[in-house]
Amino acid sequence: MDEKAAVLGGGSLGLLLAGKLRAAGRDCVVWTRTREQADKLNEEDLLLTEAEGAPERRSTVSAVAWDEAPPFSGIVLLTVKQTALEERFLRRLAELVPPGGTVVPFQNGIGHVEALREALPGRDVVVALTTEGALRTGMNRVRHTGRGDIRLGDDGLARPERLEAVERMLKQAGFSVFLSKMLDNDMKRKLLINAVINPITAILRIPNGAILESPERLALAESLFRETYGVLAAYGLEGEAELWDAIARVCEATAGNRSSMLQDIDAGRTTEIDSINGMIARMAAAKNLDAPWNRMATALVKALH
Ligand code: KPL
Repeated sequence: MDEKAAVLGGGSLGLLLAGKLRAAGRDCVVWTRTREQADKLNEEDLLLTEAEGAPERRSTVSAVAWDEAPPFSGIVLLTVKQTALEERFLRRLAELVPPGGTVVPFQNGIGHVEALREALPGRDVVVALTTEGALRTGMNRVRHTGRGDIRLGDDGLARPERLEAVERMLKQAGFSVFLSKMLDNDMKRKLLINAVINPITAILRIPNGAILESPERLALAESLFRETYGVLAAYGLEGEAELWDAIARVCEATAGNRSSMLQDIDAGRTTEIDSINGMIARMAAAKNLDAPWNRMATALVKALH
């Protein structure tokens, strides 16, 4: 019998993961922020569209508001935003996932993994970095808007069989999964990708692919990229040319996707700007570097709220 999964967070990524896990036959519970969303999922199922024009796939899921869920000791995929990981949330997560459980954080940005490890002693933390594109189009409805991949890493701190269990589960659900041997580097790499794509798409209100569509937008992306790479290089990130190509590849692979930051702006939610470009500006200041593009991106996105 396959181990059960729980997805914490009913946003686009959470619903995408739950829909694909259920389609692969995995037992999966969704913990939502509101009881209203849990009721909708229980009553009307989860509806996933895999690609433009593809038929909608219906899966039954059991859903419960996360502050009413009983403790759970399987694999917990944590898809809430980095901004949600406050003290009260971490205390509640520790009640929900007893020692021995496995937590898989999918957040953008950096800094959250350390906070999770500290708040959850005795649990295996397997970090997931994803470039999958997903768009929630209703409380129980999601579209897979771009195929990316999922990199998993644990800095050698999780039990090997737990890392394998998470890898197996996500592969079974149809994702391209890679094991990261350099988690720290890969987290900075993902931070760089988000620091370029997310604020530009949010400020200009464009899908990811539209960044590549005009020389002016490309020039904007390149300026943000150069500055951000410079800051992260001071913290050990390498591979400038490959990283610029990687950003273009993500824009192409998720061309029709609205970035998570644009989706947050559209829905009137707090964005992750402080954990992405705000974080880069703080990292720059700590090394006596200037990061005017990142400071400006942070200020502009905050002004959109
Ligand atoms: O991570 C993403 C996000 O939107 O937060 C990308 C990879 C840019 C996909 O949109």
